[in-house]
Amino acid sequence: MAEPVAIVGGGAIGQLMAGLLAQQGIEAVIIGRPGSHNEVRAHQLTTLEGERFHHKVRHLTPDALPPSQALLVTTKAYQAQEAATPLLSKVTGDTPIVLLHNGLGPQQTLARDFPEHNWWAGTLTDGALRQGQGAVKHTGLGQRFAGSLRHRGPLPEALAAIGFERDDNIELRLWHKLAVNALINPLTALHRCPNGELTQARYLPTLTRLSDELARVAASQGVPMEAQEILALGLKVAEATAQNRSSMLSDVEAGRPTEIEAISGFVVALADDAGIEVPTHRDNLDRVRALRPS
Ligand code: KPL
Repeated sequence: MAEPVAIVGGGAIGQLMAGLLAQQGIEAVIIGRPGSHNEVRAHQLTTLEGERFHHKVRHLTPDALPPSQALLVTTKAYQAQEAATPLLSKVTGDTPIVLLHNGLGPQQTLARDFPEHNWWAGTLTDGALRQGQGAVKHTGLGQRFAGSLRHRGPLPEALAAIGFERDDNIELRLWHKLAVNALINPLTALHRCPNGELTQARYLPTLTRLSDELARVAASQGVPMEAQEILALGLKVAEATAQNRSSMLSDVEAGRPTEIEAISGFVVALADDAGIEVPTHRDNLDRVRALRPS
């Protein structure tokens, strides 16, 4: 029997991945936190067409990770390193490990610190909503891309089976996603507004400053992203996801930590190293940090 795909992080995206894999006849196991239980749970994926797909998922502790054809890390950015590192001794150097979180930083750190592993990074724009224990609703069909950070091997079969495309310039795609997140997420969290509100004229000066500052930081890293392109991308996504509450706003509202460090924090850290002024990103970083639950 084929090895399962192990998913670390049982949030909406992790559950969506498990459901999509199960629909393709590929077993997904969800790896919980240390101290969780090994058990089989009933899951339900509500498809884009509104059909309910029922399947069973083995939930396993990190110690019980079985030989797997791939490891998908679908945690938040700030959990990725802590979640992935203890599993490394249990996977072979060939096993693709695919990091799917927002922001940048952990991908580079993990690939640098554990060069013997087969690191991949990916990004997807699907909408998914958790609907209670084991139930997830697929709310928007997105694009799914993954690229190798190290070994440049073929796209893992399981990813291809659920609609991922290989992107040999995944870093640039991750920078584009970072740009979208750096423009939309902090402002929606600070102003407690849906994404679409940022298309109002009063936000334009701030979005323009964020784009200019980010373009300078990107250029310092050899990443070709013009300020105009960043602004246009941010506005396009804000419009396309107008009704959405960004993940950062949802995190703030739920009293959870946010991904601000992997988004604005990443931009500010690179800017500091390169001696570039990024007052607008720094302001977002400071103000979102201040929203942290005490
Ligand atoms: O990725 C997102 C997020 O909320 O984290 C966007 C694209 C902004 C959609 O809400």
